[in-house]
Amino acid sequence: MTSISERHDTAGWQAIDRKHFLHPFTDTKALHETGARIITRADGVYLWDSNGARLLDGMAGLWCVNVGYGRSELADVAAEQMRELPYYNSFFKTANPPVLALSELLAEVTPAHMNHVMFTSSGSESNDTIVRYVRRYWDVMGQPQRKTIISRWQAYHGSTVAGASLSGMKAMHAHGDLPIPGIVHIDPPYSYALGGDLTPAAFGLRAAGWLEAKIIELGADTVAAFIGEPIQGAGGVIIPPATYWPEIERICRQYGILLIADEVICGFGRTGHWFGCETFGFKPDMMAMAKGMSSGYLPIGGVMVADNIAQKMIDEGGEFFHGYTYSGHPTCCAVAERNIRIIRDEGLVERVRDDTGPYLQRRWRELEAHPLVGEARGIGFIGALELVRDKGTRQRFDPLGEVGTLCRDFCFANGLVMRAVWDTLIISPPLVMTHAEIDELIDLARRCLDLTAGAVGIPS
Ligand code: PXG
Repeated sequence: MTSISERHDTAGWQAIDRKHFLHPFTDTKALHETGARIITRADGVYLWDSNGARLLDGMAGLWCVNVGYGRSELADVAAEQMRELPYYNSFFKTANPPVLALSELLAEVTPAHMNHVMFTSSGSESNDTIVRYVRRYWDVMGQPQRKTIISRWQAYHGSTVAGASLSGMKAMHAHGDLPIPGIVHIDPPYSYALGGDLTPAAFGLRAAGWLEAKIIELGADTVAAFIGEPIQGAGGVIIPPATYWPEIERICRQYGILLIADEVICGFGRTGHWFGCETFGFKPDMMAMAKGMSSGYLPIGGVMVADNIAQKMIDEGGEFFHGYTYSGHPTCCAVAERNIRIIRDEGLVERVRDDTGPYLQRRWRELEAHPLVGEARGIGFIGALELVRDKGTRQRFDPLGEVGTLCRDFCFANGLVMRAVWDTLIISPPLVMTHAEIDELIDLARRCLDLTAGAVGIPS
C-alpha cells in the first residue's frame, strides 16, 4: 500500500486544501493566494515538504516533539496497543494497564507533592478541567464565593471557551465574547517591554505585586486561583526574572489562593528541569500538561493535582461530574508512557540542563550583536529574539508584526522553522538537537536576520 502522501503532488494537495480544509488560526482567504505548505515526513530534527525541501524544525512541531521525529519505538508501542486494546473508557469503575502505568510514571517524574492525575486529550482540555476542578474544590471547602481566576495578558492557555478566556490574547477574546465571567488578567513579567530601567530583580517583584494589587481590588475571599505558564510561550517567550515566581507563590499562600502552573510548553524537560516550576523554584497546587507528554505523537494531556487537594476532593467531594470519552485513552497513554521513559532513560532533561541547553543559549545570545536584535533571551531549549527598529531606545517597528512575519517567511524559504509572535522570533527545538544542529540553527537564523535587515533597509 502506498503512503497517503504519494497520492497527489503539491498542487494537487493545495487544491484540496483550498476546497475543503479550514486551518487553525489562519486568514483563509490570504492562505488561498499562496497555497499551503504540505509537510510530508520528518526525521530527528528535520521536516520535509512535498517539494522535497528540508527544514530544520526550530519549533519541535508546535513546542511538542521533545524526543524528535522518527522514533519507531513509539510507532511500535502504538501498533501493539491498538492490536491489544485500541480503546476503552475509564468511566464506570474501569481502568486499563496503559493508563495506570502512565499515572504511576507521572507521579514519579512530577514534583514529589503531586501524585494524582486526570487525563485529557489536549492542553486546552487540561485548563478547562482545572477551571472546573478549582471551582468545585472551593465549593467542597465551604468557600463557594471563591470563583475568580487571575491570569495574565499575553498568556496562552488554549482555544476552548475556558482556555481562550484564561488566555490573555485580546484578539481571541474578541471572537466569541470572551472571557467568560470570573476570569481576569494582570500584566505579564515582560522585562523587555515593561521593565524600563528597573533591575531584573526589582522588576520581578514589581510584576508579582500586580497580582497582590488585583487580589486586594477583587477581595481576597472571592479569588479562587492564579494561573501562569512558568515561561509564557506563545505570548513571546516571556521569561520572568528569578524574583517573580517565589514572590507569586508567597502572595498566593498569604491570601490562601491556589497556584496553578500551565506546564503545557515548559513540562517534560524544555527548561532543563522536568517542569518549569522546578526551574523557577515554586510548588504549584495543580499543573496542566500536554505537548511534550507524548512528544506530540498522539494527542494527550493531563492535570496533576497536589496531594492535599486531591485528598480533600476524594474524601469529601463525592462524584466530580467531569471527564472525556478519551480521558485515559489506552493507545495515547501507552505512547505517552514510552515517550516519558525515553526522556528519562536517555537523560534528555539533564542533557538540556548541563550540555546542549547552555550551548544553545551561548550561541543564541551571539545574535544580540545583530543590528535588528534588541534582546536575545532564553533558558534551556526555548529562546526569543526581539526585532526592533532602534536597539538603544527599544523602539519597535510600525506596524508591529510585519517585520517578524517577513523574517519568519525568510526562515521557511531558507530551511528553518522559527515562529514569529508579532516582532518576537522564537524557538523551541526538539530536546535531542545536537551541537552541530544548534550551529546550523544559529547560522540559518543569522542569514535570515540579514535578509530581513536588507529588506527593511537596515545595514547588517
Ligand atoms: N497551554 C499552553 C501554555 C500552551 O502553549 C495550550 C495550553 C493549549 O494546548 P492545546 O493542546 O489545546 O493546543 C497551549 C498550546 C503557537 C501555538 O502559535 C501555541 C499553542 C497552541 C497553538 C499554537 O505558538 N500552545
